[in-house]
Amino acid sequence: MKGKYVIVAGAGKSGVAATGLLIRNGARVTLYDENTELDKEAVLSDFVGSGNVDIVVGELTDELLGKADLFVISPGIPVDAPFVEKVKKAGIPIWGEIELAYYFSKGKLAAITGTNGKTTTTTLVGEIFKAYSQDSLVVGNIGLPYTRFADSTTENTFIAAEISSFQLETIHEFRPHVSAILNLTPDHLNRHYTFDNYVDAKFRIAENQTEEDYVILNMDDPEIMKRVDKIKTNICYFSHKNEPEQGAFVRDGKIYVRKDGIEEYVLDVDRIKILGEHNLENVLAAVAISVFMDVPTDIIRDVVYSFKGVEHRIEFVREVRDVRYYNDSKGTNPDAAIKAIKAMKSTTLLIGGGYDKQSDYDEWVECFPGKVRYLVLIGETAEKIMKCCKNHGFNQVVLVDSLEDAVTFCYTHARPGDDVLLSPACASWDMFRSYEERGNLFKLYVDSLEE
Ligand code: UMA
Repeated sequence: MKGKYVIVAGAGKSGVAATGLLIRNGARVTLYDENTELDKEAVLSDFVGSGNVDIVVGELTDELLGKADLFVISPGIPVDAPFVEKVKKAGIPIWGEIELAYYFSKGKLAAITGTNGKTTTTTLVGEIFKAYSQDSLVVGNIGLPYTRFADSTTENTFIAAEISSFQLETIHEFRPHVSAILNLTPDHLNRHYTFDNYVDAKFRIAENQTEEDYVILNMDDPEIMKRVDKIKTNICYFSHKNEPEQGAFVRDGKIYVRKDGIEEYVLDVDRIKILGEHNLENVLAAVAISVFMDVPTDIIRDVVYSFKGVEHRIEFVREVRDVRYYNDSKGTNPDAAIKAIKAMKSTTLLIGGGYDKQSDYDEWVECFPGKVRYLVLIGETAEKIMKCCKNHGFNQVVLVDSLEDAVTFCYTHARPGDDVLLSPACASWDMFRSYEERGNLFKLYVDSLEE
């Protein structure tokens, strides 16, 4: 990168981290963002003392493009955005932020994708790596840009990376040693247009892997199993229904793993602290990933037994007046939200709605009768979801203006023994900066409720 001129598109977490990596390695960078309201000073303050960065907002000019050797794109920017089309026409190579990180990264990489469970599985794998090696990292879509850490890795670094479909659209040589696809249900259709496009992006995680590598697949997921013939690397499975020849599975309440013809006991299912069938799948995936990254099973066992899950994912917040409040702000699509409802033990007051990703809400609404006392809706999708509820004959629906009003409604309408669950089935971007902000505000409002 020395002496190269790079345009980095998107001045969010990824773009800022990518810029840092590039200038540390001798490149000259223009950080570009479409948002004309962006606080340029604040962004540039991350690079004080470096004369090698400037920032441009609004229009991407031909003059700027004329100088560029490389264009690095943040995951949130659609690859068919008009200004990206201009870059393609100009013949400038386009790398995703993940590709850039991979270019600089050394060490042993495990990359995890799928519609749901990515963050839980990546966090658990990261904990297992930390227990095994003094040199380990957790990076990616989880909120820690890979580019922030890539050039400080060594040959011995164990890396657990959460990778989204957005990030996979712009890889070229990205090649994990172990990759995993956890499950596939429709998501981000406003960006990918069709489920097939979305699935194709997900399968790219394994596209550069060779016979020295492994892909770990969910044997119980029909959408994944339909497409295994696309894979060129070694396939291993995880399953709680079958016993694959290579991979992790459950027998008589215990998890075992089979690798190269040898079967080994790993752990007892009833000692796993994270609840629900979906979390059993996450643990199975983490076990398979870790075993194929050559981590010994006794280390895996100890870490799984002590793992309590991640923030914003069916996270218990507080009990007030015999009502339990759960934060599942990370339930950003119907499939994740269905899993959260199923994990609730009592009648539930559910807070849903948010940014419109063109999802289909039928299956989500179908699991309300007998379980959901009220659905309290906020955000862009509120009307659309309300209509869907009407079509399914579910009428316990309320529309409110804010998340705070939604919490107040639940507080005043819950009966002793009920659960209150924020699990929106939608992204947060219509009203909040991120699902973390939405979840943190929910916790703040719940914490302020009177006993
Ligand atoms: N921008 C444009 N034009 C656009 C879109 C965005 O100029 O068309 C600019 C915005 O003005 C903004 C910047 O790009 O200044 C934001 O870039 P970004 O959306 O890529 O956000 P980052 O802060 O860089 O965060 C990204 C991921 N965000 C998305 O994929 C939307 C984060 O995933 C990730 O944690 C972070 O990189 C670190 O790698 C979040 C996410 O919601 C958690 N991911 C989706 C999901 O999990 O469902 C895929």
